[in-house]
Amino acid sequence: MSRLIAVSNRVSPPRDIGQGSVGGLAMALSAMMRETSGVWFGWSGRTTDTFTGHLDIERIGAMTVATVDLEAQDVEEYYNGYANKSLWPLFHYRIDLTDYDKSFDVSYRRVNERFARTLAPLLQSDDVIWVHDYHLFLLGRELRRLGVTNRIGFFLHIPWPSRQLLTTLPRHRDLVDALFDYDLIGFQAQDWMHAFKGYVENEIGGLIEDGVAHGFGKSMQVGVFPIGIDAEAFLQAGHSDAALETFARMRNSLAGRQMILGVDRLDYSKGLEERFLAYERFLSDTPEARERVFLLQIATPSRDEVEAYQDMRASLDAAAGRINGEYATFDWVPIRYVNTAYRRDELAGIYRAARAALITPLRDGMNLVAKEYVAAQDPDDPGVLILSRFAGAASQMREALIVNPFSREQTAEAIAKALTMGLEERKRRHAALLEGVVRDNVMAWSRDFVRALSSVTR
Ligand code: ADQ
Repeated sequence: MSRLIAVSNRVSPPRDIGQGSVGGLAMALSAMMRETSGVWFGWSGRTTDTFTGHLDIERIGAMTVATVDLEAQDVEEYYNGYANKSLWPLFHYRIDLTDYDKSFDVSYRRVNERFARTLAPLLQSDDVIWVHDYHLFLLGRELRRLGVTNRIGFFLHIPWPSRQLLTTLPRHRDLVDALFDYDLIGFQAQDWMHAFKGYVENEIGGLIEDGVAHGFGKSMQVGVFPIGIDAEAFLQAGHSDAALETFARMRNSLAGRQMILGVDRLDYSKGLEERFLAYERFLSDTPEARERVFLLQIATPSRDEVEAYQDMRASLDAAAGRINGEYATFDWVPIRYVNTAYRRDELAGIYRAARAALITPLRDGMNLVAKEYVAAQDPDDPGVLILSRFAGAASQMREALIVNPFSREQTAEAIAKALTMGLEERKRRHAALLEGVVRDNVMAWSRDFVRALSSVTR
């Protein structure tokens, strides 16, 4: 069997996962790599004065982890810059927050090329290479330039923007041209693949038909591969001592109230402020619910170096403070707003204690929290998932209460519906959701992608 080489910007070995580290990609890859004897290559997270290309190689179980240090300037311009100030906002439909700077672009190209040069000597002729996410759009092309003829696939964990948005990116054509050097591109949801098709067919006169994209004189396979969670591990975590303890503690602190829960990386794509405002609307429309419900929002800081994240944090603090100031009584606070990262097992206990989860991103490739919430529920008394229609997960999780997060009214109505939903309906919806979460788990996702990539003929 061919060896699998996974490449992502950051590498998070399984031992670091579950200890309060945050991020969907890390969760998924670590679960997937635990099961393979492959290699996981990426940035170490450390910086060096001058790039050397020196590889730090470590064996963890059957897998090999290979990391490389980057220059501080690379981290500033490629990672904080092009990846997180240009591509991330643009691909989440936020051109108002998108910053295009020539130096970011130059550095992005340099780092993709450095990754390729460092990785190439590790490769064996029948290795299958799987590149992850928007930090590494150009890696396939750089590897081809070095003469690598292996199968190389790419998976985009985030949405693909509409053509009208993507064309605001300087050198957008070149970026898409580089993608055509992969053998297979995977998207999280049909919507994102559709947006890609719109670009290929209307911007460059290419064609996507029967799972094959033609453009720039090249062809590659395209497909939808919705990512899942490690459902088995999550179900187990839910029965651990820590989960049961956290659940009991949560239950005590409810004091008979119903808890609505949000868990997110602190990111403007997650729609946290809109969520607070929708909850405020619910409190204002439903006076009888006041003091009988609260919202626990767990939002762990990420990308602190980027200004847009600092601004968002300040405005969220202000919104939570204002709403609490307006509605709190001496023994009730309507929003508990927490910036802590929790361990997997603790999180499982918290999910289980929540009567509803409010997962309302404005745009999200998939959203794994929605799946984790479902996996953590007690099947005999499950909570209700309220899910944004703009999360990739919405196309799979049809039995959730699907909302438009831009409509406070609609979201407020869904909260009211979730909190009053009868046991039978909750059980019915949950059983259907759980079946999908268990079936379409992270292993199925990686198996399907690797199978599709391995069957590409070159
Ligand atoms: P993210 O934007 O990071 O992922 P998501 O899919 O929800 O979003 O994953 C977040 C992960 O971090 C979850 O596993 C969650 O448990 C964990 N997490 C969040 N807050 C936490 C906290 N306070 N403590 C501990 N853990 C916490 C990106 C894309 C998504 C896509 C994934 C995977 O943006 O759309 O689903 O990659 O492809």
